Amino acid sequence: MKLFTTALLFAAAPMALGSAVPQLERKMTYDGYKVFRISTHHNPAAIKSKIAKFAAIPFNLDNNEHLDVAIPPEEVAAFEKLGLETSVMHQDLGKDVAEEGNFATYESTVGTQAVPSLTWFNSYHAYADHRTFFNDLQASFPSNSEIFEIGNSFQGRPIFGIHIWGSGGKGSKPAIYFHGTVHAREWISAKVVEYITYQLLTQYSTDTAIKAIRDKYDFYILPFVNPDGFVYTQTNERLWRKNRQTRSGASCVGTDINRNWPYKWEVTGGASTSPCSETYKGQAAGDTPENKALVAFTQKLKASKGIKLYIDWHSYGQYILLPYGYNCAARASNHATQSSLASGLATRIRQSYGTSFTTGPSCSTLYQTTGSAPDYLTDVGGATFAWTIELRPAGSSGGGFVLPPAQILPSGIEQWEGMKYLLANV
Ligand code: 0X9
Ligand code: ZN
Repeated sequence: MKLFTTALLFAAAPMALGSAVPQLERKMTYDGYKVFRISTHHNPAAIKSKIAKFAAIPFNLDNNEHLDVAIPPEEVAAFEKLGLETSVMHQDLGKDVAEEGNFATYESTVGTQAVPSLTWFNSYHAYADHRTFFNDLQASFPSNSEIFEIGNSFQGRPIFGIHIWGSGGKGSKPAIYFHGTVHAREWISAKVVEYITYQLLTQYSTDTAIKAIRDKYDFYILPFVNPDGFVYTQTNERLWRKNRQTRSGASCVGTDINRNWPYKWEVTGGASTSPCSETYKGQAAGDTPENKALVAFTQKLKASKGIKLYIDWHSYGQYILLPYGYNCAARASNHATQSSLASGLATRIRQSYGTSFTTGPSCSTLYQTTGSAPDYLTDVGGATFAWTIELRPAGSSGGGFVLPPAQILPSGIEQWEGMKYLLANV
């Protein structure tokens, strides 16, 4: 059954590249939008000026090699006439968004103590169902897990997580700490985090390696740190990225939660001071309700048993990114260990389906980011390892943020295999 009907058929006014995301009253369908990866050959400015006249929706921020853009149907022919070097990421974005929006109905297991079915991973779901899924999963393992809330989003939604522990008892071990859906449109991140949570809980009693991992760490897993943004991608605009915070004097909505952490926030070059930008950093360090709640919770973990490993789950591009984001020359004090673990992780991920992940320090591998979570977690939160994982696809012909539902399970499986290696070796 479809929870979101595709009958809401009014597309937004197109926006120019890099300009404000328009406020929409109805759901945007992207019918007939064609998504291209344009080779930039290290000269993105030249390509950007060539396509400035189009109402292109930009996807990626790392434009050194390529620029991924959605072109509206009425402009596709003129765009193709430019003769740029391109590959097609979505022939018809609207068709792929509709397929992805064909959510299965979730049957709650409440009151039964039964573990939710793995069919959960056959499709994407509505936000409310995600919350129910976590409640149901937790209820199946009541003595080793609990649902917690760390505060509210701008629009007042609780930011929830699940805490999982082993034989040492609740809160007795260093933290493994995961964030999902920081960026609203990166839907696969919640699904992968859910798959890992599911396996951690269900394999404890049967798999000695999982038992050893669970008995060594406390897990704090927050699948939706940007719930307002995620809900907005399901009701209005599938490609929304930021939170939904309004600010006086600004007509544009949203701050990038991954540019607002109060560490190296003031450094220039890795974020925008314009409220209309996709990487808007906010007015002051840590001034979004989401970042305030996340900072307070992170401090709590630090003060308790400390943080062993933090992973910020994003998409897309297939990267394992190490510190730092704010400076391309800076390296973590344990960088050599980080590098070899990241390579081991990539190797293990590849073993399931041959999926390749690129590893390296965030700034020098991808681009500069200031006020981002892993830098805060490393230098302020005291995490031994604080990484960003950019999930499938790699891009090119594999799509972008709209990953086919058939790839949810393989994405979860390959990351779970990787986590088993990483958690046994950190
Ligand atoms: O730009 C971002 O916030 C992340 N990429 S995304 O396409 N998902 O938006 C990359 C963040 C990497 N930053 C650090 N690890 N410091
Ligand atoms: Zn992201």
